[in-house]
Amino acid sequence: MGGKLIVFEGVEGCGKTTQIQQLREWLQSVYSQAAPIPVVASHEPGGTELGLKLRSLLLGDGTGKPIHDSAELLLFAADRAQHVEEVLKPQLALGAIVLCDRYTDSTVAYQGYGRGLSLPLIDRLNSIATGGLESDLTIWLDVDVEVSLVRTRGRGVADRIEQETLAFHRRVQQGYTQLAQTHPKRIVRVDASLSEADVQQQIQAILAQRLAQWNEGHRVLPFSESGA
Ligand code: Z5A
Repeated sequence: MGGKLIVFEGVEGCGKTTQIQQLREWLQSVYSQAAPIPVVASHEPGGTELGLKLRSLLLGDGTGKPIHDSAELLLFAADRAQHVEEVLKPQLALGAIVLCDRYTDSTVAYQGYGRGLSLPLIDRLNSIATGGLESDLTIWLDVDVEVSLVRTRGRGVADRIEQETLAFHRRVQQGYTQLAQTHPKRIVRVDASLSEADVQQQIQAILAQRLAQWNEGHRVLPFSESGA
């Protein structure tokens, strides 16, 4: 089947971390019964040693000197370039299923729609940072910002981006809606307003279908077109 990059996107608090953890366990149990395919989880920003340093610059508590929007954009791009080369490409080359918390669509949604930076410029930067590596599937956890922000309240000091206005987070949400319309094959919407278990069920159903398509002709793997 070859390695597969599966990305999780959505507004803050939409449930990516929770769902990735559960999906990883499910995939590991499925694949340990069949063929030993590595299932790894990673995230942006901060999926590498360099990325962790960039993350602390990007997501501080906002008390230092303001970070200019274009500087923020370039820092996210630098984090991605390192992550692609150090983690994503090598894992995919090993045939792993990589579950990645945020990728290129986050930059379009947050820096493009949220900050209002040029979308063509962001596409160009994403293309440089990724070297053309696109996700095989992007799961968009769609939930109203009003609901997701309540979920994340009370986690301690909010970071720079969490401190943005409700209007900012609504623009980000609008960005994801637009992205899903533009890329209907790559981006699959999941109703993330439901319970954790129901959201996980939707995701597993989507994955089972995709894995069956990807595994066509590889009978050793657990998902075939005729079912798991
Ligand atoms: N950013 C950017 O601007 N540009 C970029 O290019 C990139 C990122 C790559 C990264 O923050 C920030 O960087 C992010 C975008 C920006 N900023 N914002 N805002 P992060 O990595 O620290 O965090 P995050 O990606 O925003 O995710 P999060 O806040 O950690 O949330 P989450 O992972 O999506 O959700 P969760 O942790 O799984 O769940 C949150 C809470 O809700 C938790 O208490 C759960 O128990 C609960 N939960 C989860 N699912 C449910 C359901 N279904 N019902 C009820 N409660 C639930």
